[in-house]
Amino acid sequence: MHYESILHESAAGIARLTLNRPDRLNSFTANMHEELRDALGRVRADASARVLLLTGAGRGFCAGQDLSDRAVAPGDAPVDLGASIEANYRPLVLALQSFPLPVVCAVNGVAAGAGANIALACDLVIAARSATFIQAFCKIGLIPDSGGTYFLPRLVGTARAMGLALLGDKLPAQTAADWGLIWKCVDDADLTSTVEALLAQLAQAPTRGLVATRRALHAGSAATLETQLDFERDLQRELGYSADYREGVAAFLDKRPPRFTGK
Ligand code: T3D
Repeated sequence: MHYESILHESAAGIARLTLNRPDRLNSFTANMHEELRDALGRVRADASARVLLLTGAGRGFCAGQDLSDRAVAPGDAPVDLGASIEANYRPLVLALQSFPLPVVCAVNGVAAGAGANIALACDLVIAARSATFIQAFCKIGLIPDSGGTYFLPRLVGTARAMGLALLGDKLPAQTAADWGLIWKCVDDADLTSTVEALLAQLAQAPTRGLVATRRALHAGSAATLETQLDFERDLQRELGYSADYREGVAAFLDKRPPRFTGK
């Protein structure tokens, strides 16, 4: 498939997807969603991929839905937003949250509307200091979608979630990091080197263990302690049979760096 709205590169165990409509701040169109679905499927099927990066081209990360696709001419029927969410945004959030590789999001600039919440669906979010997060939905009469009403209160608490969602103010990346909305904020000049170092680390990591860790952390937010302890036991049992666990223990005992294969 030839991509018009995204870029897909893969090398050295690192798969990179770049939202690539910079003149529209990489806002989502149906075509971009289709291309993302295709590319995520390719990364999933690529046995050499060990980590996924999602980022944006140009000065923005993503400004959410392309609103020029939402203008309604007098007399025309409005777009069914529920159908759009069902077909595009819901599957994208679920795909990222259950992706078989760790997912890093490099927020290179403004992340607004669904663009902000798609970033929050990734495992590790690193933002440039000049980036902002905007729950822009309230400015156009919508609710935070793409998991916004799920992620926000869990990450920053109800009071801050409410303020962000009802006011739609620009949240600077540093405050997002201070509040625990994202993993890290770095100077703009350091974004690339910080993200590259992280990707290199994750591309050598025990992939199955990391993905199971994400599953356990997500499950924990809705579980009782007993259920969670059971889940941890089951995941640990599975991982205890993995090649990477065997290698990790052997490397520790041999006093050498491990050579993980992601298996
Ligand atoms: O519809 C469904 O399927 C349901 C799902 C909805 C999910 C959603 O995401 S709804 C929320 C949609 N997004 C927004 O409401 C954000 C709209 N954008 C903005 O508020 C601002 O652009 C930003 C705060 C993000 C950035 O502001 P600024 O001043 O840095 O840039 P700008 O000048 O506004 O934007 C630059 C260009 O990108 C500009 O085009 P121009 O004037 O140079 O030709 C602007 O129109 C365009 N642009 C930015 N965001 C969008 C967009 N064009 C279409 N759709 C956008 N969302």
